Amino acid sequence: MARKSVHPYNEPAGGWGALKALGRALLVQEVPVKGAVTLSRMNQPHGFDCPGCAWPDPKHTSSFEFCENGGKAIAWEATAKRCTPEFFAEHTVSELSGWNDYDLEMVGRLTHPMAYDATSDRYLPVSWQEAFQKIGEHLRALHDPNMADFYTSGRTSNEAAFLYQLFVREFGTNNFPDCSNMCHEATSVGLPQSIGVGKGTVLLEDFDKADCIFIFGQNPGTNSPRMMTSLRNAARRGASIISFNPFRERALERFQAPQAPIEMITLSSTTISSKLFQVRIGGDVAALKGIMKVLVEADEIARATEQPEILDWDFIRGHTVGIETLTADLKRVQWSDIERQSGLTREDLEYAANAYMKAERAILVYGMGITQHWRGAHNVQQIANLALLRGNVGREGAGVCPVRGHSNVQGDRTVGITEVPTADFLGRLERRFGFTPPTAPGHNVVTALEAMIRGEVKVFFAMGGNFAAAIPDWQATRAALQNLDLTVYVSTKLNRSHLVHGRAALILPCLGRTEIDIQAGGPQSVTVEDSMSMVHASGGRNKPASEHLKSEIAIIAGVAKATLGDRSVVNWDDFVADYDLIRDAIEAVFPIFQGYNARIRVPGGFHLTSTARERIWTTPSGKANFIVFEGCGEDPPQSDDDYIWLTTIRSHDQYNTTLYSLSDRYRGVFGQRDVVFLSEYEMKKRGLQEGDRVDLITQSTDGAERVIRNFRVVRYSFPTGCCAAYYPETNPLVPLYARDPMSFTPSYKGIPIRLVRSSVAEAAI
Ligand SMILES: Nc1nc2c(c(=O)[nH]1)N[C@H]1C(S)=C(S)[C@@H](COP(=O)(O)OP(=O)(O)OC[C@H]3O[C@@H](n4cnc5c(=O)[nH]c(N)nc54)[C@H](O)[C@@H]3O)O[C@H]1N2
Ligand SMILES: Nc1nc2c(c(=O)[nH]1)N[C@H]1C(S)=C(S)[C@@H](COP(=O)(O)OP(=O)(O)OC[C@H]3O[C@@H](n4cnc5c(=O)[nH]c(N)nc54)[C@H](O)[C@@H]3O)O[C@H]1N2
Ligand SMILES: [Mo]
Repeated sequence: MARKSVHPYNEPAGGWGALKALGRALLVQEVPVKGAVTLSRMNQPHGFDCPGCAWPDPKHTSSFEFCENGGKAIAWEATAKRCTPEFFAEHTVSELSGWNDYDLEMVGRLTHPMAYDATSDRYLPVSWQEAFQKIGEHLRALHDPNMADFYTSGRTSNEAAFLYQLFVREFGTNNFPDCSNMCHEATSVGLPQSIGVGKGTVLLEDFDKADCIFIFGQNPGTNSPRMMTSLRNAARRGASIISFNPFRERALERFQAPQAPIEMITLSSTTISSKLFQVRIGGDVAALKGIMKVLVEADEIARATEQPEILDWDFIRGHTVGIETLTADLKRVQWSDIERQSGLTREDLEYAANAYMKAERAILVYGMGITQHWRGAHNVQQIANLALLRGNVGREGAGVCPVRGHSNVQGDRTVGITEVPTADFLGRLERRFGFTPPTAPGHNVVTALEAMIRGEVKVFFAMGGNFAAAIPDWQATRAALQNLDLTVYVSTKLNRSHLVHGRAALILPCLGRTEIDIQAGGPQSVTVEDSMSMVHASGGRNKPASEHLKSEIAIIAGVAKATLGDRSVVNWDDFVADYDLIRDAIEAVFPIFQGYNARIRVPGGFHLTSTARERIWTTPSGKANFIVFEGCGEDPPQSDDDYIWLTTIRSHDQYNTTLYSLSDRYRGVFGQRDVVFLSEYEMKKRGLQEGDRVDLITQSTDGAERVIRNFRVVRYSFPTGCCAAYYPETNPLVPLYARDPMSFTPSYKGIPIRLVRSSVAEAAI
């Protein structure tokens, strides 16, 4: 493991550094040879879908596209290490609770179903049948099905997700907290009000045609590295790429393509962003309004002087409503407010606006820097406004591009993982299966946690993920999880959530995506939907990590049978035997999947049509809507001077709560994660030096104390009034109330905190 140090990384992103890092990851997981074979099957026509990110592949037909972080995700799954009953026999849960997250996952793949035994404070092996019975007993004992919550993390396939929602709805609840509630929910809620769909409107090939690409609050070099190929090609074509990010993320600046022999051999690289604007945390709406203000005012002048129009008036008149209120608001907003809130100058924003107006086709990309704010859904809508002003939706080479996170988080939603199902969907479910599904809205992540805190929930079941680490406000929320009667995790690796468990607890080990899944009907494939709504098959080839593993689908069927018994109208065994039957059922419930089984057998899969892409607006007005954001503040104003905005970020070497190492190569931090990034100015203001230790304390408004201690100050080029630290370590600081009222997305990227010199002596750390 790397020694603790901080030093700038002067290489481009990608390149030899990425190849070396992947080699190291394969070595750490003891999969040097097998790993390489496994990697070559990733994202191939007959291979498996990379469990890393949701970025699409060029038709899944190209030769192996190298991706450092996709490779690491696979190495972590294909590891030779095992977490066995013997391991659990050697360690009590209290002891394991003292381990760090990295060490927990490093134990390796789970091999047996395990049940918590309170007497010995250990997990002991159980048979699958016993495990299913226990879950069934607990669920049947609830006097209201709404006393159980069923979480999904977005690696789950379409088939598993569909069966999961089928079981849970037949059981009787819509309580589907989903990882997407912490992620792109602001997109799912905000975007439909603007353009009628909660998904992006671009395809991969649009990136080859765009003249201008804006990237707001997204870090492709780390989180969707295959996107770098599109960006690099666009930059080389001369498209302008403009990024808005408080960090000068390395891959947004310079990239060396591991696929490009010349760049590799000559150590050259491609400049990615023509400009990278270091926007303040929570400053994107101000920046967007500034850009739109320039456009609207330039258009007025153009029209008055009979120059070509800047706004696309044909599109605006034919396809949208609300332009008058939007322009009135943009004229009202003051440059002084825009500059203060965004941390950017008027000239900066004029530069961006000019690039945007010059472009015939523009793509607006965004990620967590936009969605994870107090007004996340509104932020998303301002991006839609900017696109609509120049008709950049539903045209080649143009569109809105939210980059989803987990590899199938979008597909899970498409096939019914939602706490607010539409009547149409429930009607179709009822017609296909013959039971009456519940209609009352269920819990999302935040409302599930609130219900747990109030004691209204007794059972928590998780299909993947690491809920106890991913959620905000650990002090309160973890106590609530520990107060449950039963917690169940379907998992591949040991993680924190298994240790923050209910009175009874089960860990159910499942097959990963790289592994062969053989059922009564022979080897099975699943399907996933990427960020651009392409659906394709994924079939693993590796030998399973243990003979005791079951597929997620078989686990759901086992739980369903043990819970519902004869009451169930579903033939669960048939579905497990042949996943084609699940796809037929999905097609019956969701007509957009017409011809599902045939279409996934075509390499590359198929595209789920998006109405907005066709310029059909499924909004109540029947048009796309300009939606006004009052003022410039995404995050609430603070009353005293002492606060600073904290954003919580991913390192280059983590996959959400899974840590590949304690280093963050591109940001130049090695062997440590308990750091806070701070500008020279903010350090001086507080009399701090690099290396000093500080406590981070939330400016809570509910009286609760939220603090994390002894974080090391790292000097960094960062906007005034802002600081950053890693997720998930910072989650104790995020109050549950800090969330977007529209989408309930936690404001993980905007928490007001104070920095106080630590009272614990350095020597004691
Ligand atoms: N290797 C790897 N791949 C991943 C993941 C992973 O953890 N590791 N996670 C997956 C998941 S689930 C998701 S959702 C995606 C996440 O991928 P991203 O959307 O890229 O998420 P983050 O890295 O959290 O944050 C993105 C960027 O937002 C910037 N930022 C922070 N606050 C603000 C702000 O107020 N405004 C602006 N403009 N920028 C801001 C940060 O500096 C960072 O560069 O990636 C997916 N892919
Ligand atoms: N402060 C802060 N908090 C955040 C965020 C942030 O930016 N800042 N980001 C949020 C976001 S965007 C997200 S998506 C959530 C992520 O929240 P989750 O999705 O809950 O978390 P992960 O870390 O992705 O889950 C990792 C675990 O998934 C299990 N796993 C891996 N592969 C499989 C599989 O194939 N099947 C099954 N059943 N299990 C598997 C393994 O046991 C592993 O330990 O965190 C959110 N929390
Ligand atoms: Mo995510």
